[in-house]
Amino acid sequence: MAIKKKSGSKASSNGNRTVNKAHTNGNRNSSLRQYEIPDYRLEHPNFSVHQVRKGDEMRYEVTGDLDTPVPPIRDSKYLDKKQCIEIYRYMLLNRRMETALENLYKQGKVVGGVYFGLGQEACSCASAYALDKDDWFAPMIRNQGSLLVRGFRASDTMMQYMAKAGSPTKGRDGTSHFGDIEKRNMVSPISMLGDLIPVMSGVALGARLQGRDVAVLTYIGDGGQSTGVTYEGINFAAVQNLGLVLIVESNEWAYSTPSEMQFKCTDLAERAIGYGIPGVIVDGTDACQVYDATREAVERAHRGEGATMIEAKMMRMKGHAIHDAATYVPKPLFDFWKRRDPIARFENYLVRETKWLSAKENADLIAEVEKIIEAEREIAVNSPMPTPESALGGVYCEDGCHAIKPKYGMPKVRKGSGGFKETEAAVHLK
Ligand SMILES: Cc1ncc(C[n+]2csc(CCOP(=O)(O)OP(=O)(O)O)c2C)c(N)n1
Ligand SMILES: [Mg+2]
Repeated sequence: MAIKKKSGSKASSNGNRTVNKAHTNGNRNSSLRQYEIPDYRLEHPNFSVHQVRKGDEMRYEVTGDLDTPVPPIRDSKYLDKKQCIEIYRYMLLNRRMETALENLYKQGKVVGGVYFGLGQEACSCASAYALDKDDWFAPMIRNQGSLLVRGFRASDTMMQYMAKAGSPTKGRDGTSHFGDIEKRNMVSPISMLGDLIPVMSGVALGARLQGRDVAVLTYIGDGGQSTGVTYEGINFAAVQNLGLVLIVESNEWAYSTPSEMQFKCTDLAERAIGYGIPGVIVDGTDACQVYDATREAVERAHRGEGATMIEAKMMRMKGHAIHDAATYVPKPLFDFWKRRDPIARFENYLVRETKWLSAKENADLIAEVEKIIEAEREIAVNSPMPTPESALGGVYCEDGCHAIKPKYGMPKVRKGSGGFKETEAAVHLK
């Protein structure tokens, strides 16, 4: 990311406006302002989706150049061989876990639906991998891979979908509404799209009050970013210089609505200009690009320089959830993105381009991942269903169940004089 370090840009929590020189042409008096949106991609797809009428039927068609060659993976500025292989392994785990979930669903073992991040594994895994242990994150439905990176087991997610007693919510939730604020610094997903953004901004503010600038990573879809709360949450992080790292999962669809019918700007990263924060575009199917942009945003956050928006361009390769066959998606669009499968591309990079993995090592790694997922599946299937009586627990507060202690120290606040100061509102009411 071509972000120039701002001089004296240490966070100020009073919301004082700072001019982000990286995003203007430096000449505030010019009648023409210029803003930079760094774009890490090595290709710039040129097609669009339109709604057309065929007889009585409305359907979508894609027009443009869909036969372009698949670009190479962009070498990471930061990742070494070991780290690349580790991310690749998480992506494999992510994919195999979701295949196992699909099979569990088809065997009638899942309570409710199943969500997939097919085609988005690089985005979920490489972004979570860019966090330090002390940073915070909040996944959305497509980020089951991020959970694996942050230390959850595949059986946790599987048991969750099967509402098993051994699941993180002990069978009380059928999808991914669980967090871990003690060990893994994970805030539970919130279904209301966008609501995680102010929550995560609040986590960053809370940490700052305790004397720490942490990065807080969360995700929002191309559809979800239209919500009002998205604006409020990003704006709050922006004016407070909070370390929000927002990944916009620009995956062409929101349910059955193509992105062409959701926003008029060319790229969602442009919206960062309006918030006054850096925006950057990456190819969401290239793990190295996702990692580099996220890592740079995380480091800005640690330096107290504020929020970053990263638009990851990719494709939701399945329907919204398992019930949705995505028949509304034009097939050529699937074909285009299938050739850009993030795992196949990374595998090619590691085995054929860098030769960091031999064919045998790659086959062994895949076999190891398959073995792990099979064992995790066994654990999940063998976990009992919760007892009826257990439904009574965990609803109301039990002794100490909500003891939320400051994580980094006592908030650094000035001690009051103890005296009562008449507020402006009280004066007004008189
Ligand atoms: C505020 C709000 N409105 C509507 C919904 C219903 N809803 C859930 S997911 C979804 C589509 C989301 O699309 P997008 O944000 O692009 O994410 P994707 O599914 O593509 O990952 C909708 C409309 C919701 N959960 N919250
Ligand atoms: Mg979407």
